Order: sequence, then C-alpha cells, then structure tokens
Amino acid sequence: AASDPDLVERARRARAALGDRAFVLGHHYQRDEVIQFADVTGDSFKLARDAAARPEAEFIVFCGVHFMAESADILTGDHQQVVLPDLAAGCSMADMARLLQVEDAWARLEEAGVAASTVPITYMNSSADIKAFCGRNGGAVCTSSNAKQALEWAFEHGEKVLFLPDQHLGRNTAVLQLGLSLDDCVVIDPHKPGFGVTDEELRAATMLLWKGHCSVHGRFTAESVADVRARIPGVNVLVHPECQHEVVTGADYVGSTEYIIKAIAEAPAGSAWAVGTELNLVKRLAAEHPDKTVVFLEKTVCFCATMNRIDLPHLVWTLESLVEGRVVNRIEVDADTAHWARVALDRMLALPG
Ligand code: CIZ
Ligand code: SF4
Repeated sequence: AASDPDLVERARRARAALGDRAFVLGHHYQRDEVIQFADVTGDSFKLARDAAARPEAEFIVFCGVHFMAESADILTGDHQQVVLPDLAAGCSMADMARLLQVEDAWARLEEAGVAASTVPITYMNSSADIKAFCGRNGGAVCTSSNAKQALEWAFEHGEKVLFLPDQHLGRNTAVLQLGLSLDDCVVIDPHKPGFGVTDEELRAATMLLWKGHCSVHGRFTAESVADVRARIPGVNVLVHPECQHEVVTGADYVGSTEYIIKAIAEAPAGSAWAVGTELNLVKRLAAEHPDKTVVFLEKTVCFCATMNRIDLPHLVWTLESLVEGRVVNRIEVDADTAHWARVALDRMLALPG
C-alpha cells in the first residue's frame, strides 16, 4: 500500500526542520514507508557504528527494534539521545534470554563444574544486560558475519562456549564453520528443570546452546526448500544463519543480511533466487533487481511483527515531537550495564577481520 500523502508531507517537513540535529537509521527489515526517510540503512551492527560516526547528531532516530537502539546508545556519545519510534518494537529472540535466567543457568554450570572453562558469547540480537553479562564473565558479542571468528576466539580462552540467545546461529556456526559435530552441542532450556541437561551432558558438550530462536527465520523448514526447488528449477536458495540447521544445510548459500544483499546485487541477470530472510527485505531486493527472479522462500508471508511496528504514523509523531523539543521514547542504558556491554562489544571489534 502507498503511504498516506499527508503523513509523507508531515514527515518530510519535520525531517527538514531537524536537519543535521537528527540522524535517521533504518534497519533492512523496516517497511518501505519508513525506509524512504532513512539517512542510512544497514543491519544492526552497521547501524550502531553509523550512529557513532555522527557525533554532531543530537538525536538518533532508530527505526529498528529495542536491542538495536540499546546498542546505538552504548556506542554513541553521552550528548546523543537515541529514540525508538515505538517502544513496543522488541525482538522475540532477544526476549528469550532474560538476565535472571542466564544467571541461573550460569549457576547451573558452576554446579556441574564447567562454568570456569566456559566462555559466554552472545549474538548482537540480545538485550544490553545480556551483553553486559558476557562482558563481566570474559565473553564477547558476535554478529552473524563474525560468529565464526568469535567462536574461534572463545575456544582460545576456554573449552566450552555458552551461546546466547539463538541456538540456530550457534549450532550452524559451530557445525558448518568450525567443524564440530551435532553431538558436541547441547541445548540449555530455561523452561525445563535443571535447564534440561545432566551434569554429564554439560561436561561432555563443547557448545552449550541457549534455547532461543528467531520467530521469522525459525519458521522456514526443509519442506520450504524442497517446495521452492520443485516450483523453480535451477533456483539458488539463499538463507540467513538464524534458520534451522536442516534449512541451512539444504540451502546453496548462507550468510548475514549484508551478505544476502550483496549476493543478490552481484548475481547474474536472469538467475533465480529464493531468499530465506525477512519479507520486507526480500520484497525490496526483488523490486531493486527486476532483471533477476527474487522470491521469498516460504509460500506464506512472514514479516517481523515487531520491526513492522515502526510505521509512518509513529515516525511522524517522533520527528514532530523532536521538532517541538520533546524527546519521546528515549532508550538509555544505565552506566554500569553500558560499561560491561561495551567491554563485550569491544572484544568483538578486536576480532581478526
Ligand atoms: O534477524 C535479525 O534481526 C537480524 C539479522 C538483525 C541484524 O541486523 O543483525
Ligand atoms: Fe528479532 Fe527475528 Fe525480528 Fe530480527 S527478525 S528483530 S531476530 S524477531
């Protein structure tokens, strides 16, 4: 659907009135009606770095989800205020690992005598307090582009990794990039007594995978892959590593959001691609590359519901409020959490390219 012309005009006016005082970030999974106002687009990590590179911007308007706005707040200066146009834009995956649960799991590892030899690694898609937990306990953050390097680093510093919160990214990276076996992995389930693992299992495993997943990427199945191959002969299947293991092993290519965008851009004209990632991005890629066939991997629609909460009305309200001098929906991480989360982020930034 086309955006309401009145709202587009109001957004334009408010954006112009703010000028360089504001910097608008748009995540790749955002709606077109929002992306048209983004000064820069990117994945969560690129956006946080882009925000940090704009110290003159007083207001960072983060069109994405809550954990991303937290990371931007951690990486930007104290004089910069990060705002999230709708506070209900959370992330179901990030919500699957709560600090109290992770602290209890760590106590469980201590009880089994394995905590001292375990390095916690958290995916960027986690709350600031989980990143801080990793910082305090000798661990680091990773993205889907550097998960391999982060795991290699972790295994230089310990014998086991506790991987949070996405079991699929952890498993896919360990098995497909580090050559571990599925038997080296155990799932830590916060909803089961004793986290669903015995002491023996904890001692035997090398990858302790938190039982979290992405509600969007986790929905693709091996059947989605088989169906699209039957529908489109010769199709290239390209998926994000947040997909289930059998989807990733059944695909032709696997990589982060930035990798997916590049792969489609560089693909030869006339080639066909079935892409297993968020639908706003897949539709935009299809529109930008009319010389290639780009389809969604699933037959049913699959937007990220929380990403889609940021819509044009919320963006207009946010921008107009800033023009009027009201800083709405500010995301601010407390100093201690920010410090330790920064430690974990800095360990990631120091990883070899
Ligand atoms: O699944 C997501 O939310 C991703 C890949 C986000 C990001 O930008 O890292
Ligand atoms: Fe979270 Fe998945 Fe949505 Fe990304 S796509 S914000 S991981 S629920």
